[in-house]
Amino acid sequence: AVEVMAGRFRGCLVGGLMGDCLGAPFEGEPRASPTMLNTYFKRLNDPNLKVPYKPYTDDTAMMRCVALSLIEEKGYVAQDMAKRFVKEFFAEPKRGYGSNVVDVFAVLRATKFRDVYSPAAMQFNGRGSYGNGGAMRVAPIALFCHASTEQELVDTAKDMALLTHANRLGYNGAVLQCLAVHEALHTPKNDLNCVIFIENLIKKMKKVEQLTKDDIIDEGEEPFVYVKKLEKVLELLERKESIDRDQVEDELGVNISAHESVPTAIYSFVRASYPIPNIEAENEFQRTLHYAISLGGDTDTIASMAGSIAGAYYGMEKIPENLQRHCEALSEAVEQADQLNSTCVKD
Ligand code: 8NA
Ligand code: MG
Ligand code: MG
Ligand code: MG
Repeated sequence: AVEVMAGRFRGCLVGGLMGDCLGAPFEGEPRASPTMLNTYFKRLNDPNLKVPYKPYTDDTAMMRCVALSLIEEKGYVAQDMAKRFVKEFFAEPKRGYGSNVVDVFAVLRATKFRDVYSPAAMQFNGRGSYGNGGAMRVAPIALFCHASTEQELVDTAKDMALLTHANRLGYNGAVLQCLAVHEALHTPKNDLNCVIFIENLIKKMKKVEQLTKDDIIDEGEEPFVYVKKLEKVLELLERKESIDRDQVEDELGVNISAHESVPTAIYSFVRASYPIPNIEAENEFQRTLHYAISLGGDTDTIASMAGSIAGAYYGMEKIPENLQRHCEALSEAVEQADQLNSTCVKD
């Protein structure tokens, strides 16, 4: 299975990198029109175009830490991962990190990593962050645990997210993104059924969002936020009329909250598996990034998460090379994918 999976592992990490690098110029900007993005992608696909590479942002900076820690430690080791996040942040603090997560890094360093989970637990007056920072970096866990049990996958994604995101929406968003990459990795090629893909995630999230005694939840707060969002995705897929970008923004969200971006990334992947009006892209992987970016808001993160899922399904072979070459640290993503493939739990 090592052979068979290699292209998908590469596709996943390269796909995540590409969504980040190619989506970052549009993050928080007024939404780019589909025609403008047609020109953007056409230009980048021109084999003669030589431009400086597009830098990656915090999404990839942290994903690289997750991948390298899993590779070096041959498993999830909380202290090692936390140390890598902190070292990376202080080496290159200007990668566009969320405005609150940087406090976690500072406290981790100041307290010498004594209790790696407690600085995150103190964020937002003890409620923890629900930003999408746990989800945006989780893909390597899905690769590493590709042959593990579902419970192991869920627990590892959650623990890794808890290093910075202690709010239930924050870590459950990471769990959902991890499950989505995992589902894509295991969906036979040319056999994607959008409805079944989402239904499988709903089944799994119903278990994940079941309340446990450790969960902090406000009175009257909806406990099955992700299940509800995924049901919305099914509704959007089933609507006959075409869905405009305002509807996606209103019904799923396009911002830095995990619950307003992870379901949107998953929707982008399934929706882009067949043609979309006004998007000129024959290639489904490219269409996924194009669509995710066109939704606006947190474009680098939504495109990166959608790109990891799409890359895990379509594989490296389907990712246009002319687009790949514009991304910083491309060869490192490939190398890490190969190392994860040879280190990961045996299947
Ligand atoms: P984070 O933990 O700092 O969360 C991001 C933001 O979410 C916070 O700064 C708050 O505004 C808000 N937030 C999270 N939890 C709560 C809460 N409990 N109560 C109130 N507000 C809350 O960082 P992160 O790692 O989750 O952030 C990831 C995002 O930041 C990614 O999009 C990444 O690319 C980066 N980023 C985003 C933007 C943007 O404007 N879209 C800009 C720069 C950087
Ligand atoms: Mg970013
Ligand atoms: Mg395992
Ligand atoms: Mg972002």
